[in-house]
Amino acid sequence: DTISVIGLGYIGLPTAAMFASKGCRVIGIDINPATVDTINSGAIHIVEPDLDEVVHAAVARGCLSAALTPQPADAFLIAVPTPFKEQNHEPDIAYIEAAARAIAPVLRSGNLVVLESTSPVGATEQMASWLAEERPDLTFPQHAGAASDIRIAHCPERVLPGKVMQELVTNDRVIGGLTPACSAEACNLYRIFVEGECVVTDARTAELAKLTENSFRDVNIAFANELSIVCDGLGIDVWELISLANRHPRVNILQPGPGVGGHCIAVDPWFIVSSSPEHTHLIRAAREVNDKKPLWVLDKIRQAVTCHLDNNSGISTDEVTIACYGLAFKADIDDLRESPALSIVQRLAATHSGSVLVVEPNIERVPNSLRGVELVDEASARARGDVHVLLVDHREFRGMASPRGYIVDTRGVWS
Ligand code: SAJ
Repeated sequence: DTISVIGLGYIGLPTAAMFASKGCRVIGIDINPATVDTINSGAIHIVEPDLDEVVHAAVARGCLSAALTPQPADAFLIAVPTPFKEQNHEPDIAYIEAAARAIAPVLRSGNLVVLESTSPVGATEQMASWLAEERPDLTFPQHAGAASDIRIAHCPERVLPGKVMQELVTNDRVIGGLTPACSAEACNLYRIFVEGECVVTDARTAELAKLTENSFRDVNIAFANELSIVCDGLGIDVWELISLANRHPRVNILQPGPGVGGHCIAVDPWFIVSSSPEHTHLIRAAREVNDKKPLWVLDKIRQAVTCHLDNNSGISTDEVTIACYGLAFKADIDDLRESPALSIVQRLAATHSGSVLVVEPNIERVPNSLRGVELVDEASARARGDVHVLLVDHREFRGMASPRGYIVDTRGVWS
């Protein structure tokens, strides 16, 4: 069987590689020529543990290739981004539309089309109508039911960045076909490499299930973040507090941090809010709590700078060095996308008149947005910093003793 994966990013490429490693013939499609060239050379353009070997081996064996335009296949998996529109937090499914219209000309009777992208409720049905619009010569499940020429399902990805290759195999999959026949075919496809259970539902429930998982996490992180601010005001160590509360058999609080980053948890809850704005007070409030956390951290850093100035009479702000530890959106990865740590350091770089140092063991140079910020090693940050700001609990920092000076520890590593 030939499988075509549309969108070769953090989800599409590992999924394509996984099918190819099981001997399927996989054609990956991406609109970015550099991505296509990199993959065809047997290399990868993203960082994910163990992905490079699997891609390299699959390309070398001729099982995996990449192209810019869709070609005929037996199954199509769509794994393109679904961002939100900045101005109103409404989901933007333009990439799904573009992918659907791009594969439509090569669809053949008997094809399965699976939407993997995290999507607002109704997106799979919408995708099916774009396909039907492009191909009036074929029948689709929304009109023809079980007898349709084309099968369509939603099967949301649920893998954790940093553990993708493992979780792709072991996680259960929620499979929402537009008809039971669509679900059955999608299950057969995923069983090629999925060892977890493939659980069948309808497309709309599958869409909301994925959004619910990430919203659950967002609400729980917001609870921890709110507690951290309450505790700060009361002079109580929030990490000790949470570990004590978590000794209760039915309490399991997550960890506070500088905010919520990555592409998913800070986005997906808005898709629920936009589909039911009147009834999503809690989900919206959690988003707002987590989005405001970086501003609160910046305020704590300013207070620490002020304390340092008060204790060293005669020096001015431009003589105060702020050392920041971590830029990634979470521990032990190099991914800076939507990182609260990065946004905090950017704000410091733009507003602090003294030096800003950053330690980030997982990158070689600072991004352009941090011009003026010096990338240093841990020893030099410890020696030069007056105010030390722990932003990411990378393993390198977990092992180090608390530096001397004013400390703003957003992850409880030095507490
Ligand atoms: N975070 C905290 N405190 C915590 C846990 C996380 O502040 O206790 C922060 C992290 O530092 C990070 C953000 O939340 O900034 C998100 O990190 P994460 O590890 O919770 O999640 P992601 O974004 O890497 O991956 C999530 C996962 N969803 C769930 O665990 C429910 C993953 O399984 C999804 O596949 C992924 O979103 C996705 O693609 O949707």
